[in-house]
Amino acid sequence: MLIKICRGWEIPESEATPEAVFLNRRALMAGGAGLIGASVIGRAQAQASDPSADLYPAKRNAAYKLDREITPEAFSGDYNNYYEFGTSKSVAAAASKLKTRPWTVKIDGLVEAPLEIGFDDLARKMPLEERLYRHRCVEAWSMAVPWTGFPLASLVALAKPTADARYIVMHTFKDPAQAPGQKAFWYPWPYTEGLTLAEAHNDLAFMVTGIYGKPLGNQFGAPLRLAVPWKYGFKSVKAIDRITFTKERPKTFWEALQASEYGFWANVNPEVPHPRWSQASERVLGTGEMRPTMLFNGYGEFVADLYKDLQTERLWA
Ligand SMILES: Nc1nc2c(c(=O)[nH]1)N[C@H]1C(S)=C(S)[C@@H](COP(=O)(O)O)O[C@H]1N2
Ligand SMILES: [Mo]
Repeated sequence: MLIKICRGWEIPESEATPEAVFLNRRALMAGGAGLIGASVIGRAQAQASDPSADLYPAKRNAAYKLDREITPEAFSGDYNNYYEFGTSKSVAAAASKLKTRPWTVKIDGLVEAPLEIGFDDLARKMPLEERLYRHRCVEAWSMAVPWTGFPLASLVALAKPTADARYIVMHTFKDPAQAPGQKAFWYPWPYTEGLTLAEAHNDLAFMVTGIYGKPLGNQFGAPLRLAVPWKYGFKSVKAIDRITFTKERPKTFWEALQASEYGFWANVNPEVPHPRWSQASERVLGTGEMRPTMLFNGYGEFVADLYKDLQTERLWA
């Protein structure tokens, strides 16, 4: 096998999954003596013990293309927003202690019949695929990663909302004993996010179970998180344990904290500045490159129609 050594940020997107698989295979084959660090071996072993490990890597859906390199895991996995584990970006070690099994997802509210389903049962019922998505945080940094997951629309179909349901609300777990950040009583825990049902049915709305061709690391929101890449990153809620269908628009975590800065719609728009900074450009994780930010984070062809008749709403913050 030809082994091309390249620096992380030079890994072309076509190699994203094979690279992860390749590392695993090497770790398993050789025990890695002298070749790979203990952390890589440790990671491979942790993955092997994940009850959903055999689901990865899933086949990539080629419909979702990137205009930039994939962000290496060394960067995306070490620079996370996850307030349940602290307000810094270095939350991976703290988050790694979260117990993600057993994990039950409750589906309730305006549905034909409320449902509780174990995460592993859910993941095995759903059509898993890999998608390359950009991610744009409202703080003006961005990354591009290979998520694995399933269309949110498949979960809505399983849930069978009733005719009067208009919104889907997703809640992060709440357990201050495991998540020290939740001891900060001035935050409205649990973290909650929401979409309209029309947004939830859009092809781009994706429920994520994995990344880089393997189960999701805890810092990314294991075992189940959302990815809505045309919106600012705070909409992509992590570690979901409850999904509720409602008639009324929910008050979400960031909106409850600071409605003047973070609203319900939060679609990416370079021309609408945050009250405290410009959204015109973004810093790419890993390379530090500054790139112009795109309307709907470059996903207008998928989602612009959703907002045609909503021009009086505050769509961009
Ligand atoms: N439960 C929960 N979900 C969350 C957050 C959080 O603090 N708690 N942060 C959000 C923000 S601001 C961003 S940018 C993304 C970051 O995802 P990443 O760590 O996978 O890059 O998660 C979002 N989901
Ligand atoms: Mo964010």
